[in-house]
Amino acid sequence: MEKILVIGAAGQIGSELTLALRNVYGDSNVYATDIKDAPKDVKKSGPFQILDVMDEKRLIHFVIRYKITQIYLLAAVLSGNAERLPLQAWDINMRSLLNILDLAREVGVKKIFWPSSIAVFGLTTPKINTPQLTFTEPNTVYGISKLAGERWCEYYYKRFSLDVRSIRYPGLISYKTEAGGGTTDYAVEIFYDAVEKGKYECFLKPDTKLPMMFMPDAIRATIELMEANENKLSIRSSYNISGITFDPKELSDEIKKSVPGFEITYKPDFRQAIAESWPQSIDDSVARNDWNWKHEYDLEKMTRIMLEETGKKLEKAK
Ligand code: AKB
Repeated sequence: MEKILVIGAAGQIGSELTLALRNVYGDSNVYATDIKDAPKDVKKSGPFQILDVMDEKRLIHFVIRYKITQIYLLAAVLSGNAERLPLQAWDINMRSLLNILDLAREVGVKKIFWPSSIAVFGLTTPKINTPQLTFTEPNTVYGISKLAGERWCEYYYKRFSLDVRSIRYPGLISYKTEAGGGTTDYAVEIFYDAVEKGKYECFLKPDTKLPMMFMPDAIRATIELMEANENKLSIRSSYNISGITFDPKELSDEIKKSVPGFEITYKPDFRQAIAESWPQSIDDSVARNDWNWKHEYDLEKMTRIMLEETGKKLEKAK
């Protein structure tokens, strides 16, 4: 019987992944935790506790007490926020991962999931169809922390046989919980503003293409990787996965098909330089070969669902 701990269950990925994991493993076997309060459905559908991943002592007690067999560590400071407070972001992103890796090794937790990001790539990386193995010279503190984290994951796997699995997520688009402090966040904000105000001011230039993915694909990828046969996995740093590629202009053109008067204006800020250091599209052939990964949602399908669901959510909030 698996007993799963989700750290960061109130966040953009965690709030959806917790519910998906509860569907697979049973509500009472998935322990959701965060330093902040979680959405109602996360709290109602199973156990939830406030827990700080930096609090090693409480963490180890928790893992022993509930006989945890798998940990999903989703707490992180994203790219934009990390540039505002570089050393704090480095400390939080690295210490949380090292706490978990070492605790898992000591206590004997069977499997760990840790998210990496396209932020591990940098200006020297080929931008189109970025390969799994390539130059990785990130120039953001978030990217540096993700790259270092990948090396630590592989190290713990090789040195201690700890079964750590990881994905380099592209920008994730979802309607349930908003992202916070990332460079790809525009692709979520735009839907709320389109539905509420009919216009959006974008912090990236119109032709800034980035790899993106609709959340249901990202959740499915995560669970599929965690359930994949250990012998099939050739990557123990982090897997490239690919979904959709578009720029702000292409996304706004797609939105205009359903919101005719929608207007977008552009006021690039410091996140433009971050976006320009990242790839435009990702080659995920290794993930496809190793564990049969394949994305499902395209720009049109994702936009239709995002508009419908953000509309319902904003209506409910009135
Ligand atoms: C961010 O923009 O920082 C994240 C990411 C791509 O990892 N969404």
